[in-house]
Amino acid sequence: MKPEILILGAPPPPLLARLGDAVRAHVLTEGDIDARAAGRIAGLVSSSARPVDAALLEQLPALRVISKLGVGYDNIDVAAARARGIAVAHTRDVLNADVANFALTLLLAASRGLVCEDAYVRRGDWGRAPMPPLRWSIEGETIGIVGLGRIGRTLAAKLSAFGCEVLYHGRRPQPDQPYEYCPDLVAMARRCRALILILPGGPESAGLVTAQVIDALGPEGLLVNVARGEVVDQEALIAALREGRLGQAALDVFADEPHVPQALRDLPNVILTPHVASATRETRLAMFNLCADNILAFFREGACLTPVPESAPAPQT
Ligand code: NAP
Ligand code: 8YV
Repeated sequence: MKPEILILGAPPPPLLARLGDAVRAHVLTEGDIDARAAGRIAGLVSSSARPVDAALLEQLPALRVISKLGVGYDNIDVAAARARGIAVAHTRDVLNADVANFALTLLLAASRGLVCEDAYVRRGDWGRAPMPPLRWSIEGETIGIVGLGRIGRTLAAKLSAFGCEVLYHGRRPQPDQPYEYCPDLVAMARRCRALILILPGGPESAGLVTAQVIDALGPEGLLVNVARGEVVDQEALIAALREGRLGQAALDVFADEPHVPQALRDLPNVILTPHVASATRETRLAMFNLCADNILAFFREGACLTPVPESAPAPQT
């Protein structure tokens, strides 16, 4: 008998192709789980932001493995899964380069006013209106990374190649890293031209970027968020951008996706993108493959390839 799995969200065709006929896949894009199949579901693919919480897990009594399409697993109640012996895996590492590149893209686009300058040419202003103002160079600037993990370290190396001084904030110093650790986020923000957020979401990091951090970054400062929307106090951010207490923001993630507050959309000093930091064909294919391979490895060998650190241990065979 093939294991039956449930895919939450519209399944990308390459993910289905990789799973092949090794499993019987059910798809749930919205609404409730089909009660007739629920008792047979042994694997779950979390390919959307839909919460995989204790209530959902309760509906799947035969569940043994959850595979997240993505590295961040803040939508999954891993403690509840672990308590049931359910393994949880994610697609770490394969997206490091492209997510770091996208953070760098946002930094460069904001510092050079790329979006405004594109609009200037499209409006036909070139030759008729004053040229756009001069922008700022990232060369030699101090950039703070919040979350010097797999992606953060990839980004730090790229920033160094651009001639930036890198500082970082996290819950603990990383003595093997050549960058300066800053235990106080407000103090770090005060020293930085730009702050780049690339840490996990969830209750521990929610609201980490407070009004005080934003004010410390200041009127010449830039906030880049490729982490999770809830890490930032969004209301404080909007107020600071509107009042000129913060210079600019470049945001790929938002508190209530896909809803982006009109107040943010109205601001000229922000760049907004729809959670696409990992969205290249190459990286997404690698993510689809790893997401499927975690399911396949679990059912073939009893363990996922890339479990999350807090996952239930692989069952003894
Ligand atoms: P990772 O290797 O686990 O690194 C996370 C880093 O964040 C670690 O250095 C950790 O350091 C730090 N951190 C964790 N909790 C923290 C807290 N409460 N306060 C301060 N620092 C904290 O993860 P990764 O693979 O680099 O991915 C990072 C995150 O990026 C993901 O979880 C996801 O949310 C986000 N992401 C977004 C996109 C996108 O499309 N926009 C794509 C990929 C990833 P310490 O343990 O020392 O604190
Ligand atoms: C994905 C992400 O776009 O990996 C993550 O944590 O946020 C992105 O790479 C997201 O997981 C959607 O599947």
